[in-house]
Amino acid sequence: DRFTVGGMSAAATDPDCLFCRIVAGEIPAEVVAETDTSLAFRDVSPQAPTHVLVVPRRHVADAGELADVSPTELAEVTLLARTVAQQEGLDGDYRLVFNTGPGAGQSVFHAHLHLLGGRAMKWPPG
Ligand code: DGP
Repeated sequence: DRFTVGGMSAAATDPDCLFCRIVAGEIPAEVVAETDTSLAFRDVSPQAPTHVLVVPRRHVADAGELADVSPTELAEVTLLARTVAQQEGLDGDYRLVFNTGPGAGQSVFHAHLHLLGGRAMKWPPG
């Protein structure tokens, strides 16, 4: 299964990618919601009472690449985060973060939206 990114053909899954392996069910995760295109599961190292990662099922490196490949799937990731925020009882108060690039704290290079909530949030983030 292949798709086009930046004019190049790319594989839809990467067997060496941690989040592809979670999507495939090869590595366990606490899944809290899912759609045909995206999966939401709890972060293994929570930074807030609610800390959920929402990922596209297909392998793309970061949020910009996801927007390039499929604006619809980028929107679906955001909508699933809103659904989870409602499920978690966050009452409309939550933070969404896409770390992009190692200098910004990205450590897993499969796009993922952090949903954080359940405590007061500071600005600017660290
Ligand atoms: P980032 O630093 O923005 O790339 O976020 C990666 C997040 O992934 C980080 O908050 C910790 C989380 N994480 C890393 N490994 C695992 C894992 O095996 N399972 C789960 N559920 N989360 C993981």
